[in-house]
Amino acid sequence: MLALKEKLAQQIPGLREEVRQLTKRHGDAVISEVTVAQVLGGMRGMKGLVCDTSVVDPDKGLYVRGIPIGELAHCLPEEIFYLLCTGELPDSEALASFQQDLRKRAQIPAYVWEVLLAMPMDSHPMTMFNTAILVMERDSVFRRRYAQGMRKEEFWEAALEDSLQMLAKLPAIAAGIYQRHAHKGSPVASDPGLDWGADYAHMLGLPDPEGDLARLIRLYLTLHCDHEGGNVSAFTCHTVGSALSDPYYAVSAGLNGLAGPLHGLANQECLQFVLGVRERFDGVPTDEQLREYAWNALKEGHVIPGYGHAVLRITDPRFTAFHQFGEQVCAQDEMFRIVDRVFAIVPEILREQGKAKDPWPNVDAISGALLYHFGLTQFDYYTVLFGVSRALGMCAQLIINRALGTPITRPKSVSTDWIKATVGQTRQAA
Ligand code: NMX
Ligand code: MLT
Repeated sequence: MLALKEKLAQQIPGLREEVRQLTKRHGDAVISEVTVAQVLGGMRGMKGLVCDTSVVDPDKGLYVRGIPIGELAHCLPEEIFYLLCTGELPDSEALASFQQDLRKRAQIPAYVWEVLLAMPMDSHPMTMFNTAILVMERDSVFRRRYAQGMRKEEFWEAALEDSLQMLAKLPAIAAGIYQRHAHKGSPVASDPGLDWGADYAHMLGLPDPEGDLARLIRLYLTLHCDHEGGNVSAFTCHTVGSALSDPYYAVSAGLNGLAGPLHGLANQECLQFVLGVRERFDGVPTDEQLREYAWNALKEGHVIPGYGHAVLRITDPRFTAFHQFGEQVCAQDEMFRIVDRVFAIVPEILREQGKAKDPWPNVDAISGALLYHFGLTQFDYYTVLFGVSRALGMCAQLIINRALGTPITRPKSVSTDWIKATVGQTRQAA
């Protein structure tokens, strides 16, 4: 099987032709209508973006290149990146060549550590992570080659080069941030004999006698890889990249969106919720106690973190994959058992309250409890792990968009007065 770059080079002419033909033959076909409620409601359900790396089916969950995420749970994140970019899982030769390529690029420039060390100790780990990515922009091949007059057909190669340079370094940067944030001291040296996910686990420096933490980190990086194109981080990254800002700018921007409590920070908030339950009831509560606790949270105007979704209308299959892992590895852990009880109680409460369109757990409802079990107790670090993984999807989407020459994102906005006048005219005509 071809190595990643050669495989992309083989596929891209056909993909460009497909888009050219679609625009030529069907450019004026209507595929979506837009209502006032959608415009005022965060564009929910509005079809206005193309994303070929993955699709989220409201009733089935995430499909990466047509494969349900549950069927990919055993894959290495490196395999997932190859799949996201090309639509095919690599064979062992293509995987080995990709892993070797990442290893060659893994050395962190000294200035990244200097910048991180200069940041206040109490900076949020996501701020540190995004800053580290942004300072590496100085080395962007895309920006340098663009300034030299790079041809449009070559944009994807420069986007791939920047993406690989960035992805190769993320585990060491993220683990270094963990060491600093957890006051453990200097970064742990990488072990070049390990795969991308296991090396990240190794550099976190936590005890892992059975290798279960390495398995969890790999699973974590695989499950969070991508969630189609319209979620806050992917859409932000897409928009910034569409201005031909290079991948360092675009991914860093996307991750700033991931840092929000309604998006990737929900995993931190969720663990906080579970810890709150444990503290309040000095362990695993009864169902009745939990019911009262959750109702109180809702009455105080809080959301139940880890529950609900903008697209999904079922239990997130990523939650299910983590749940299966937890049952195998730490079924008796107190935090896992609380997560389990919350899963049994909260959906019925959210249904009874009647506001959330999706009362079921998303991926964030469980990931933190598993990390906590392995001693990763600094929960404000969790979104960084999410970010390392989500960078895979964001980079894959950027590479494909630069290959297809996707134009700058620029939807039309309208004023409230325009909506009122237009709705008035439509109603009068009816
Ligand atoms: N707890 C309480 N209320 C909720 C919840 C929840 N978990 N989820 C939705 N609602 C409310 C929501 O706040 C809104 O209330 P109001 O009309 O007063 O503004 C109402 O239900 C309708 O919201 P939906 O249309 O169901 O959800 P929307 O698509 O706007 O938002 C989320 C989706 C995910 C932002 C929302 O469900 C939420 O805030 N969940 C908790 C945070 C979370 O878990 N985020 C993680 C998302 C996954 N990720 O990994 O990024
Ligand atoms: C994600 O993984 O990005 C989240 O589930 C949020 C989303 O898809 O809107």
